This record gives sequence, C-alpha cells and structure tokens, in this order.
Amino acid sequence: MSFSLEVLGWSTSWADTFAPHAAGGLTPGRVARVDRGRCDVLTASGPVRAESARADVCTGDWVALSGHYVHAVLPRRTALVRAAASGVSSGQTLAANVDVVAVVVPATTGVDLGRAERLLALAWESGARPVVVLTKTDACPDVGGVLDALAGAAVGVDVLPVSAVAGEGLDALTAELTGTVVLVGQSGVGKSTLATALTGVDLAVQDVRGVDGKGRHTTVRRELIPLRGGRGVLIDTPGLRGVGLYDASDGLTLAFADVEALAGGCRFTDCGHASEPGCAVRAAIDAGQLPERRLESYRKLLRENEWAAARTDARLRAERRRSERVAHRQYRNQWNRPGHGRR
Ligand SMILES: Nc1nc2c(ncn2[C@@H]2O[C@H](COP(=O)(O)OP(=O)(O)OP(=O)(O)O)[C@@H](O)[C@H]2O)c(=O)[nH]1
Ligand SMILES: [Mg+2]
Ligand SMILES: [Zn+2]
Repeated sequence: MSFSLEVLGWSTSWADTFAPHAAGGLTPGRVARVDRGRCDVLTASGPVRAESARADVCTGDWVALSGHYVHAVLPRRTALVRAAASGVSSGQTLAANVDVVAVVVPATTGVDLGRAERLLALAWESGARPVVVLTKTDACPDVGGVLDALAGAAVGVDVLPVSAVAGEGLDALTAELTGTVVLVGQSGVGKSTLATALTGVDLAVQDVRGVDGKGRHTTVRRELIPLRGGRGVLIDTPGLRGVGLYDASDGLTLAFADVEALAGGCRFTDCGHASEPGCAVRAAIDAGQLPERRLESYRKLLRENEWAAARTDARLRAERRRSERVAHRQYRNQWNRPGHGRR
C-alpha cells in the first residue's frame, strides 16, 4: 500500500522546509501512529516502521527518515496541546499539523456546554479551525434544542449534526473536512464510529482495548488515516477524560469572542463585569442576550489557564535555580581540587 504525499497533506511549502533534508538524502514521511519509541511513518513508497526513541514525535508530524530511523521532526505549524497529567506542569501534544479540530459532542439532552467550550478553547489555541460535530442524532428526541443550546457555546464555529448509525449528515460533514482533521472528545461519544464512516477503515477493530460490558471498543492510540476520496487525512484519538488548558489565552479569547466583544463596550477597560457602572456584559446578561453561564464558564477557564501558566513559570524558575546550583557546585569543586590551595 503506497500513498501520494499530497493526499497526506504534503505541499510545496513542506517541500521547502524539507529541502535541507532532501539534500542529505533523507525521505519525507508523515507519522500515523506512535508507540513506545517506535512509530509508523507513511511515505511515498509505503508505511515504514521507524525508530523514534530520541525524537519528540506525535501523530501528524512530518519527519525526515534515514532508513528506519527518525532523523528529524519538521517544525509543527499547528499543534493541539493540552496540559499533561495533573501534577506535571507541561503540555502534551495530541496531534500535530492539523487544519481542522472537530470537537465531538454526543446529542443528548442536557449537553455539557462547559466541556464543549473547554475543548473549543483548546482547538482555537492550536491554530487550526474548530468545528463541532454533534453525533448520535438518531438517538436524540430533540436535536433542534441541542443545536440551539450549542449555538451559544460554539460561537463562530459551525455545528454539524450527524448520525453515523443512520448515515445522516455525513455528506455535509465531509464537505467541511479537508486537510488534516482531528477528532477529539470524551470516550464513547462516537469518534471511531464516525472515523470509520469517513475513512472506510474499520477503526472499531484497529487498535482498541477490546469490548467493555457495554459492547464497545475503546481507542488506545492516536491514528492517522486517509479520508475517503483523497481529500485529506483523519486523526482518531482516544477519549479525553481531563482536558486541562495549557497556555491557551489566545484560544480562550477566540472561543469567547462574544464576551470579549461585549467587554469592549464596558466603561472601564479593567471591568470585572460584577457591579461596575456602565458594564456592557452585565447589561447583555440582564437583557437575556448573554447567558450568565457563559460568563461564569469563561471566568472559570481563564482562572484555570492563569493558574497553569503560573505553575509553568514556577517550574521554569525551579529549573533555572537547579542549573545555577549545578554551575555553582562545579565552580566550587574546581577550586576545591588539590593544587588550588583552598581546602
Ligand atoms: N445511536 C448511535 N450510537 C452511536 C453512533 N455513533 C457511535 N455510536 C455508539 O457509541 C458507542 C461508542 O462509539 P465509539 O465510536 O467507539 O466512541 P469513541 O468516541 O471512539 O470512544 P473512545 O474510543 O473510547 O474514545 C458505540 O457503542 C457506538 O455504537 C450513532 O451515530 N448513533
Ligand atoms: Mg474510539
Ligand atoms: Zn463589564
């Protein structure tokens, strides 16, 4: 099985970036999946199982291969990054070089808008274009109501209802998806079922942890697969439980563009939208134009993001202190060596 690099997203601009590696006789390829120091790389002459232990590779990366060895990772143009597991103040890249981040939300009454907003902030921050995919519409008695609710949370973002089971909405969704598309969302929301419908590759049996008591397969690895019709590639991801924001202040501003626009009309530039006079945000809430929930959600995510940023700063400071101590010790040891007369 071989791939045209263009189908995988290769372009003249990637070729330019790759030029120095091409001059060195290296092969370009795109990382389809990563597991413990190895990865599957799709190249023009087929998939290559490559050694990547010393490279920081992620699904979606373009790499320069020297035989079966990842020699270099091309700089990422976009990246979907979340805060790594709690207690670690660093980011974890979920997918690299994506054009569209599809936030997958199941159609159920009482849809979790806060979770959608959090994922949309992450999606905006990546530099890719976010969309919301509302799955399982066949199982929801009030899709219209859910769409109305989502419209207030997914501001400036298309919301596309689909049912992979009934085969509804797939054409409209396909039309929106070009380039590299990543599906993100909680476990069980229907990402792999949708990915199977969009790629024709059965992702429910590809790389999953088997079937649980409810009769479903859980994805355990990120996987890049060409979309049907050569329009791009899809990355299916394991369900996200905790999605911490990581350095996502731009993403938050974009995800809450409606609140930001209103805030521009407040009398005070540092308005807290509490009880200040001339607060345009409060006025919109009082007039029923902005749900109070949305402002609260924005505040919560902003606080979380600031806290994460402070933690990152603290870690960087600690690292600097550590390296200063090491340098100091080396300096001292140098002077403590016999022959320096300072015992
Ligand atoms: N009714 C209905 N059920 C669906 C639809 N799509 C998926 N499901 C069901 O939802 C369950 C979970 O689907 P998956 O596609 O495995 O979900 P996932 O998001 O990939 O889950 P993880 O891999 O754990 O993250 C399965 O039992 C599917 O059959 C749909 O359009 N309608
Ligand atoms: Mg899955
Ligand atoms: Zn205000």
